[in-house]
Amino acid sequence: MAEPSVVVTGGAGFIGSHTVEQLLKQGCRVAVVDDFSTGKRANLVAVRDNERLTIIEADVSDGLWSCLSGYVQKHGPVQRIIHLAAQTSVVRSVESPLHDLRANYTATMNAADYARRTGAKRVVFASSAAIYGDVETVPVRESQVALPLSPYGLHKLASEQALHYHAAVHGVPASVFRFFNVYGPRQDPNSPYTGVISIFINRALQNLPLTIFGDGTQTRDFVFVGDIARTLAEACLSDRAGFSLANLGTGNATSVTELAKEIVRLCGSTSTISHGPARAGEIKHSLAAITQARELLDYAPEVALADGLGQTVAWYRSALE
Ligand code: UD2
Repeated sequence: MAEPSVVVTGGAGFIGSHTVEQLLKQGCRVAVVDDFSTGKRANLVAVRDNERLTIIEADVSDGLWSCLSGYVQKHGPVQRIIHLAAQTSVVRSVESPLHDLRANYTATMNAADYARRTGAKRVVFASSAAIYGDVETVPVRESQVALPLSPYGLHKLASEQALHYHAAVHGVPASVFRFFNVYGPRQDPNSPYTGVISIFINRALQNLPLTIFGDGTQTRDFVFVGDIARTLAEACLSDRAGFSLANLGTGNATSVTELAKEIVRLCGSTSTISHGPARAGEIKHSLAAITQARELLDYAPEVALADGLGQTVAWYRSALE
């Protein structure tokens, strides 16, 4: 039997490139669709010579028909789609809500519509903890009422619902995951919207001061990119019918102060740690309840924070050389 054929939108990005590696490892044929606005060819350097990989430069917001037509003629119909292409910054979505609407909602509708019209077997979608808004109790469960506080959160939530509609009305199976704070190799430290771990490691390796916003007692659920990639690949290859939804975090809370200290230690750095003003409007605690993912997929995060930070430090160290 021919290998499963998977399209990964945003496959040259931070999370996408790890997911592509995982799928290739599992014997899939993979087409990356990426407009390279934030994705990088360098992220795929380890797999670019794999004959089962095709890289297509295109924007999913323009639709998948024309960009995939040559690929489908050569390799047959696309069976599964992992839709990761996105505008990933909450801050930028507030500045440009209509750009966010197109990059996050229109793109998802395009992926879902393509799956519906081609009879694809599944769409897997990257949603976000940002859909919850400011919750009162943690860990947060999927049943929590979602009241997003940004265009980014709104469009991720609307995208989830678009996939639910396609599953319920048109029979396109869908798996939606709400990512918490994902970190790991290839997260771009130079992006103004990047995560705290990439900022802290990049600075600690250069012995530059780290600034904690606020008192540092705020907590996050930091999940290693390898655990995310493995879970996306597994969900994508499953044949479960209908629509499913699950948080993807670790269920462990880490304060920003603990994180800063651990990173300085792991880097053997002389960086000082100081405090600046708290970020306006930021939530104090974010923590995932992961029972749903466990029940659906037997999900258990495999990489503990210390280990994941170690792998990430090693990667940043080699990238800085
Ligand atoms: C993450 C996402 C955001 C949204 C949100 C949903 C990233 C970068 N941001 O925001 O897009 O999905 O989750 O809940 O993935 N911090 C410092 N010093 C720094 C940088 C950050 O103290 O130099 C603090 C920051 O104030 C926050 C924590 O570190 O308390 C985490 O910051 P973040 O930007 O990595 O992620 P978060 O949870 O604010």
